[in-house]
Amino acid sequence: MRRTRKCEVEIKLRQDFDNLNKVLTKNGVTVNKLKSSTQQIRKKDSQWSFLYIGASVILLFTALCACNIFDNLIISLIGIRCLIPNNYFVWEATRPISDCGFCLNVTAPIILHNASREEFAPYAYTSKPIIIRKAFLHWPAYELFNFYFFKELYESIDDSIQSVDEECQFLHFKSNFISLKDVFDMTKDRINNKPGQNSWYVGWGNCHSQVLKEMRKHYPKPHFLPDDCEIPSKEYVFMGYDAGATMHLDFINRLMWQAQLKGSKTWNLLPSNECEQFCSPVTFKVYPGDAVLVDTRVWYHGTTITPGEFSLSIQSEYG
Ligand SMILES: O=C(O)CCC(=O)C(=O)O
Ligand SMILES: [Fe+2]
Repeated sequence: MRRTRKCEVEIKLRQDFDNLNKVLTKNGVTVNKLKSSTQQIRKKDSQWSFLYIGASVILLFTALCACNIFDNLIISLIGIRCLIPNNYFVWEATRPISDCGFCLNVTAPIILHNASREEFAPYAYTSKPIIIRKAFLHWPAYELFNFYFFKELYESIDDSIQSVDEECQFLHFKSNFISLKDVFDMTKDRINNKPGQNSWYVGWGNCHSQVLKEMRKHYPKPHFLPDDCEIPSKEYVFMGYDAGATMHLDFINRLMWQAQLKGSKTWNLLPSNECEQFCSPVTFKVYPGDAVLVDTRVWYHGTTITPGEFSLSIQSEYG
């Protein structure tokens, strides 16, 4: 009986690995190491095969978790959530090598001033960083959005905080939070970054339809984006103080736009290693009301918030 159960588990595990490998190959992720590790699973019972299985599960799981698009797949195949949704190490190991065209001769962002759709059109699909100054001053969200807007919104909609953890993404960067709930449960002094408090900076994706609907009541699709561009039904919020976002690449499908609504923030962009000898780092500062457009799939990016200021921004994709 025990033997039969063991065989069933083995068969199930092999099927899961086959499925996972198919998905990896289909999505162009070449992970030769994972492949050779996976082959080891097919070896007969031995202490080593358990080690290989363990290592492979961790590697595969980590690699798949690294891409948000696999989050739901992991849940449906293995029945558990990604513990490490943002494993930048694996992202780095599996990213395609760049031809450096995106950063050649770029030393500063292109700066536009509250550009119209027509003025923005020539730049709409470039990988060069762009700032559109004062693009969002007219948004009601510019006045309305703050820490308490989001706390009250999430606390008033059942399961919405949980949905960030389960279906979307929570980025704690250097802060000691595990979930968005920890952010909304902070003391008033910490929310306000009072002296002596641990400063914090977080970002999270909203995939909860009701939350998104409420948020979107306060801002339209950015007016400068091409009329026919696709927008996902997901928006990110980044907020907090001081350290900002740690340097990373995004594994997203499209270009991104960001609305800087509160505080000022410095963006630090770095070309990937293979482009270091041809391209330069780029640094720029954005202010409340500015739009930022960076191809965060090819530019490593990190942010720093101006000391003493609270930063809040909304970010999404277009393509
Ligand atoms: O706004 C930030 O601090 C980071 C934003 C970011 O990582 C992004 O837009 O991809
Ligand atoms: Fe990013």
